[in-house]
Amino acid sequence: MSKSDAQLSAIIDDVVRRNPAEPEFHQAVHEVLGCLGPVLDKHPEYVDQKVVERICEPERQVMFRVPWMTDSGEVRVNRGFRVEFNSQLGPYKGGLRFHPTVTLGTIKFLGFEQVFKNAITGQRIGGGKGGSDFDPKGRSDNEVMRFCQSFMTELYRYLGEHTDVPAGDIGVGGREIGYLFGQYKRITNRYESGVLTGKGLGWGGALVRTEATGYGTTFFVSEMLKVRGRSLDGQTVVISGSGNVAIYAIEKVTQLGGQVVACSDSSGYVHDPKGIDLDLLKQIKEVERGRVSDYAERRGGAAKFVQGSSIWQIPCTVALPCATQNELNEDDARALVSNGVIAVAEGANMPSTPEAVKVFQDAGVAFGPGKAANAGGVATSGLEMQQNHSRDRWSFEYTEEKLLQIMRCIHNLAYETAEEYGVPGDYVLGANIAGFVQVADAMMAMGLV
Ligand code: NDP
Ligand code: 2IT
Repeated sequence: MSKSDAQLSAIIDDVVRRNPAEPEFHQAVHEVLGCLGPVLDKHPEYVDQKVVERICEPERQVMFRVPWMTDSGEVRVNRGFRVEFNSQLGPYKGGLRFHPTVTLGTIKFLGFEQVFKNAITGQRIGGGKGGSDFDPKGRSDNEVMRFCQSFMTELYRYLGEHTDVPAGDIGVGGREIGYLFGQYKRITNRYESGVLTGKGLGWGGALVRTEATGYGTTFFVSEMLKVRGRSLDGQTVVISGSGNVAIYAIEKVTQLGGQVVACSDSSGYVHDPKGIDLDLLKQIKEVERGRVSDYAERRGGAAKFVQGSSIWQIPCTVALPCATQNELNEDDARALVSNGVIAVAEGANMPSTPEAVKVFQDAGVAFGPGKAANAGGVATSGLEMQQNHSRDRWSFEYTEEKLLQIMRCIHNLAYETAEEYGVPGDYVLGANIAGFVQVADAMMAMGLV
């Protein structure tokens, strides 16, 4: 083990010791720090100045009580979080997740990833993440509104268009952003459009933000295929999830000539060998807030719903995990490889376990990690902020072209950084190093922060 690797390993041990019971945060730190040995060899000043130790410690972590009332008058209490991880490159930026599994460790893993992801977008935004263990599933619009109002009544004091700018993530979409923005506006008496992104198009939102993460992931996988002399045209594609990211990945893959044969939710997957009917899926998921099992029923005999088992058993040449963390394990990766997968890009954050990533890399599969492949969402949030600040509105075509160029730049940055460090084709290493160096250099320049 080199001296730098030994130093990094001691830092990881310290992070694990000082942040007990946060396995997802440990996993994310392990993944990034595992790539930094060659950087520390080149930059001993990062070691002297303890830049890695400082980057692993959030600048600020807020946890708060969120009391709210159900429609039948029962009192409920949830926990709210905002982890303001790093503001070296700009205001804290990152989504809010509402899901019953959310803990502080979940938000810290997401915030840590966000720091490096945001750096490689070139948008000059810092990294943060927030959310709650509130479960919006099965709740009425009024219940969701009361929850969001209570959540924002505490969170507003930490936000601001130049301070911290949340957006959506799992369980937080256009409806929730509307309720949150409405409460922020009432409390502050300011129409501060740039304080949240993912807003409605009629009141400060930007075209393409809804589509951006799924479209961006698709552009990223297209770039990886291009390097190998291939394209999406004619590929058989499996996409997990059926939320915001998955739906717009299905849309763009289909537009580019791929055939998406399966998608999923937490209850199971649908296999639709002739290709997912996107209008039906959007109606069920975006309008009715239904399940993929409803999709299979309404598709007649064309699609089959399978409960509980893994979507990654379905043969495909391209796989896009777009649901949640650690949804694709070593066995799943082996099944994909033996079925002939050539490219995998993560629309979700950390969906592949470390063992699965190793299987893909050992097999020579093109693998795009989330912090590069799904960065189109937050990058387009950056474009929404630009439009808010300049009081301008851009067309769909203009904004989509910008997103495409941003995804090409991110791809090339990760690709070229991996080459520079002698590991060609390793997008994990390329993205981690490229993001880290930008944040580290800004920290060095700003004194002891
Ligand atoms: P949505 O809430 O719109 O959709 C989430 C999807 O994932 C649903 O189909 C959901 O199924 C499924 N899912 C969620 N949790 C689990 C779980 N524990 N087990 C199995 N399936 C699950 O969220 P998004 O599409 O916005 O987010 C998906 C992923 O993409 C997340 O990892 C998020 O962090 C990441 N991401 C999102 C961005 C954005 O702009 N929205 C940007 C970059 C990354 P069910 O309905 O049954 O819960
Ligand atoms: O994980 C992510 O990058 C997001 N959920 C989007 C964050 C944002 O601020 O748009």
